[in-house]
Amino acid sequence: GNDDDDDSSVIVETRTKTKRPPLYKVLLLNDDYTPMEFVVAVLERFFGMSHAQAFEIMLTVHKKGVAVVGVFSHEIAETKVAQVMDFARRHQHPLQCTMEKE
Ligand code: NFA
Repeated sequence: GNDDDDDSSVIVETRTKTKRPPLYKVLLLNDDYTPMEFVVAVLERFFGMSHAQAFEIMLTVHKKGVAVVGVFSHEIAETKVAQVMDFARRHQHPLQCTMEKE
């Protein structure tokens, strides 16, 4: 008889795609006016850094122009950027914070 109607050996799908959501780098940009101690306070307040850590990263931004201050999900990164931008605006400092896909 006809034995070709058995598809039990045909692999239709092998792998379930479990792609991780993309991560985003939060960047802090240097400028000529924002006080160093304000930047240190921002890094302590919004990124949970110790004073020593915060000072180190602040100096990196000051010398190199930009530094990654954290890596987060899209939603958390957006919140961090908004918090920093709002805090800087309220204190009338031109500090800029942005995010980019890793
Ligand atoms: N460049 C600023 C200053 O000399 C300090 C600063 C550091 C600003 C990091 C922004 C980011 N006062």
